[in-house]
Amino acid sequence: MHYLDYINLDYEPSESDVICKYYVEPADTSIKIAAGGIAAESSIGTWTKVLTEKNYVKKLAAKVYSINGRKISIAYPVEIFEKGNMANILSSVAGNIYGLKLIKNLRLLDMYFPKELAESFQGPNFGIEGIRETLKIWDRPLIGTIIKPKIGLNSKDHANIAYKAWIGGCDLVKDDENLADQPFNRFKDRLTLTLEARDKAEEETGMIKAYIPNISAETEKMLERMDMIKSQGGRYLMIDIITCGFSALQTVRKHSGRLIIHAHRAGHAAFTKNRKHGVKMKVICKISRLIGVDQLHVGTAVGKMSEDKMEVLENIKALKGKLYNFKPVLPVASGGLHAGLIPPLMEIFGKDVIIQAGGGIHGHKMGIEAGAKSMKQAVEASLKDIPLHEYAKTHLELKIVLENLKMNSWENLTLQS
Ligand code: RUB
Ligand code: CA
Repeated sequence: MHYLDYINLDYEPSESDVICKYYVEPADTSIKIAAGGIAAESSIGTWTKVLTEKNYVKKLAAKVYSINGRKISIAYPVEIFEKGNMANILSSVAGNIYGLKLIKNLRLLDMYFPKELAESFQGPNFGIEGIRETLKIWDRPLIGTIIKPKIGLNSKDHANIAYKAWIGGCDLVKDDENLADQPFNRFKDRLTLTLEARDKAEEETGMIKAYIPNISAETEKMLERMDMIKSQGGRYLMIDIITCGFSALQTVRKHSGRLIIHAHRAGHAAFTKNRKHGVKMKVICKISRLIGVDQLHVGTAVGKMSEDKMEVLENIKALKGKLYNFKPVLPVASGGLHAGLIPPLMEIFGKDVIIQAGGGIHGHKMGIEAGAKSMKQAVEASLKDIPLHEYAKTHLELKIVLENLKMNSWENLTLQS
């Protein structure tokens, strides 16, 4: 078959097809040839007709069934994919095609997984309800922090900072994406000390607190770290899903048992940020949900990372919208957040969100506890629909945040409303 043989604009996709929608910019060729090339090279074809092409193989060809300007839709017969193998699926639909000379830019905009393929993945074990049930918090966003400085602290200081954040009002404390098992802060010591600090904070506050240790590493090491967390009474694990890879994530999900999976997406912007090329974050949301993360970073629209409100809303929909019987995943808003940004953030996310602040808590002038308190106060004010400057009159920690913003000492972070 030649590239143009993969175009069939009369084809009506069946329920069992995998559908991919792409944005395509051809390089010195027509959109039809570029689209045919994408369908061919992501299914059974190559640059020329081959003599080994049997009739039973031709039936497995992908079909370009819609071309609308630079947007194309391709249907793939589900049989070409191995069930329960995300790497295999992506090697086809997000693989070699990006390297084709006849394509200048290519972006995977959306993906539809038919039931039988979707259900070959495990899906979230906890999801939003399970997380809320574990933490016994039903009626408000969860407040989290990332220990800062992100790397360099020793295990004892790490645990102390976590303790203060919990006492101040954080529900969750997590490691940062590049903290693993470095000599200055060994995973084992950090886990033990921070879980001890968690127990102490729980006893003192009467609230359930959770520590989210980053297990990201070579796969067998991750399994060992998961075992350590389980044996020491942890409730969570964190994994860098992009840098560790989806196969590693599948392995972690298979063995996660009663641990909630926090998914950090460090590295995603290498292929999600350029609006003409790569893969949309919403596709990463769908893939991660199928594999089975419980909570995932989706951007903030109001903080330091680049995604706008539309993209964030699309990501949230991919995590929470109806997807067969898959549980909804809890969105994590993180990156440049502080108490002053909570009202516009909650307008976008509603109550089902983890509001996570590193610098916004550990940079508070009065200290870590005060930073955590300011976050809690801003959430309370938003839930009660009271403007922050009003609430700040009787809440010092919040007042300090707002004053600092006014004085522009957190220069990059503007108050949005
Ligand atoms: C935020 C932080 C997270 C970023 C990642 O720290 O450490 O890793 O949220 O980005 P701070 P994203 O609160 O100090 O800015 O959430 O967009 O993946
Ligand atoms: Ca980080």
